[in-house]
Amino acid sequence: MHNELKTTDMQTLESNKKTTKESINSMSLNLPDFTTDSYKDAYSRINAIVIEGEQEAHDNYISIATLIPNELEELTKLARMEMKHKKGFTACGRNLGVEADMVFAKKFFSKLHGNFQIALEKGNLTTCLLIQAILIEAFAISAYNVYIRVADPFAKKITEGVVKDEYLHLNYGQEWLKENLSTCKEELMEANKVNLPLIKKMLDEVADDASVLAMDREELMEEFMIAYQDTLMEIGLDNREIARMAMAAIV
Ligand code: PL3
Ligand code: FE2
Ligand code: FE2
Repeated sequence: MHNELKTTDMQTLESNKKTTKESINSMSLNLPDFTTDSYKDAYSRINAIVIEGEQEAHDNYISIATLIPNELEELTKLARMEMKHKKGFTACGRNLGVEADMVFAKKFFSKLHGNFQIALEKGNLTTCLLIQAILIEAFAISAYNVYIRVADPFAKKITEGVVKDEYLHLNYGQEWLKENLSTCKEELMEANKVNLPLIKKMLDEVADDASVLAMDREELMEEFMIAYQDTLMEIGLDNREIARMAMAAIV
């Protein structure tokens, strides 16, 4: 008798679980059709942006290590992760039968890439860290978080793994800037004024293609602002300074 009751309970539990699973599945029926020409066309650019972004992130961490030689080991680790991300996203494109438009992607990053190279040449470490470890990583985190909600199952799994690493990268920049805030604040503010508008422009540029992938522009902006403001707070800036920095995106 006792055992029978238990079995019935278990069955109820199981069927509840199933109902929950089914409703989650039907919720995700809102996903876009990954096989259409328009999806693949938009994906050829977005996928390329991500592949190029991961490659440049790799190169940037290697470059940053030349400015902080005693951090070589840690930065090499970060760079290695970026190559893994690149491989993962390359597989996502292959899985959908899409060829990435790398020429488009190189152009997409060119202005920011140029600013990073100038900062590197001048030895402006704060600017390099702001561009790569704060702005680009926050941009990646926002994009990947939104993408995970509407990605095909293969890409979803890969992106979930990647976004965890990107938080580590953001954290790396955050901790360095926090420790050095007294000496780097002015450069940080100035570099932000120049480069945050570029990120905003890039977001605008990608918005139409992203919407074909069912990624919402407002949601992207929201996610970016959360990651960006959170980091600035952790670095030790006050509300007014954060507001002033964020304002650079709208002027
Ligand atoms: C940092 O590790 C990598 C930087 C990559 C930059 C990402 C930009 C993302 C633009 C919008 C992409 C949507 C996600 C789609 C993924 C296939
Ligand atoms: Fe990455
Ligand atoms: Fe990263």
